Amino acid sequence: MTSKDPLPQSRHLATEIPGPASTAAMQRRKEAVSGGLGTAMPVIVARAQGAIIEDIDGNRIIDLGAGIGVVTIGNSAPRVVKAVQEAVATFTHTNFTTVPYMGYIEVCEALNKLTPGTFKKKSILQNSGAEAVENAIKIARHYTKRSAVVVFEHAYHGRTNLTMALTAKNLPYKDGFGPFASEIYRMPMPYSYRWVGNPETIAEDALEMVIHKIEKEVGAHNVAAILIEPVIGEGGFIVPPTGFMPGLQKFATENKIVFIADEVQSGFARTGKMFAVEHENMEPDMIVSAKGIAGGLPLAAVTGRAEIMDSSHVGGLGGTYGGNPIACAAALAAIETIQEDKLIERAEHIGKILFESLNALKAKYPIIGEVRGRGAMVAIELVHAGTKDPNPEAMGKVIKYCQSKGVLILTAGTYGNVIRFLPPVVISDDLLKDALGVLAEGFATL
Ligand code: PLZ
Repeated sequence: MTSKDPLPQSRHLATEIPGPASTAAMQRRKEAVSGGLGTAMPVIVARAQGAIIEDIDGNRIIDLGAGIGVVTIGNSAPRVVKAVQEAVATFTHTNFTTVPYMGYIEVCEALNKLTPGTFKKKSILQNSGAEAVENAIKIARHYTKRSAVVVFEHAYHGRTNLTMALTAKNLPYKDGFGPFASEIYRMPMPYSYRWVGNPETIAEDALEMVIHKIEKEVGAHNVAAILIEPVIGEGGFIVPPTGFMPGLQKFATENKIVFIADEVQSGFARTGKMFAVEHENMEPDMIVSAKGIAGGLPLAAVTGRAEIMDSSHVGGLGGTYGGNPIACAAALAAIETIQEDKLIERAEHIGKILFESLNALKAKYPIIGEVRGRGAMVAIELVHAGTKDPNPEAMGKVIKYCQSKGVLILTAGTYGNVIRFLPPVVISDDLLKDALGVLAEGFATL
């Protein structure tokens, strides 16, 4: 088979997983590649399309991870493939600040339109989510002439030095990699499943606590930015309770603090909205995009109020590859795919199937403590039955079982006990149900 043949959108086991070819290749990987990188599934990809990954042993694996929420529109989505092929044959690079090109401008125009808020917006493009988060903070500090940054428990913002500091979890992200950047202040996150206070008033209580801490411990007038993931990603798909984020933004506005939504994982149709903040009708001052923006090509962006985005001096922002022309072509094709193929609605539909099926499992298995998420960004948190004690062991067994049957599912969570579902939203209902059937078998084997 060549890469031109369509890859059947069905699960198929040709060998054990991992098969002999993958096992041999993983040995080469071990010899050649830094041991600091993990491996979720020890198979080597031969090709991937839609929601199927074919490995070099000929196994066809259902992909419920989408490359960590990147190929939302499917792997090798046809419009992206075509746009990239055309772009790469036209020019590969000039550097946008050396000789500009239309793709970069058009992606910025699209972002300025797609992000919520009717105010005038401008954008900048980068290579990775972490780089974009860094730029958002840099710009907010320059604009406000303040230095403090407020972040939250369970947050993940990246692996560069500043973004490690912004990220909450020590192992594996931060341990031994310091010293970290200063002027980062971490606030409690209303994680409803584990909240010790009154569940009825969680949003107000958490808001009061956070505002009190900012005022008393940092000083609101010292705060450049409040940075939050509208659905916490790596931290376990925690959805902040309704009203918490709008309340925070109100406080930010009153105190001239830039409110930044890190939509790297939750953005670009993932949650059944273009951006997850739309679930609460919010209009952040800045939105950080990456992952789903370009169908698998490396691209990230910061979009924000024009007066903030324009506040730095000329030459203050940049980078060699940011907004690479091929990635920009891919992004325009990805946006067209989301719009033409109605993938926002599709994400909502996928979410319904996930919630229904996972809630049915929860009713059967008391080790599933909670099913949560938004749209096609759904997770289950595993505990020891009758308690809320994290159960990473059960998570590991279920994930391993699914892998052995050709279903790739990712994990998450501060306590390493969350199974998260981030499928390409182009996955067919039948293929998703096949995967969820395997998951149910995995629970039955425990
Ligand atoms: N902000 C909300 O989810 C990336 C990390 C995978 P980059 N999440 C996947 C890993 O283990 O490294 C992420 C995110 C949120 C920022 C980032 C960072 O995006 O493109 O990985 O730099």
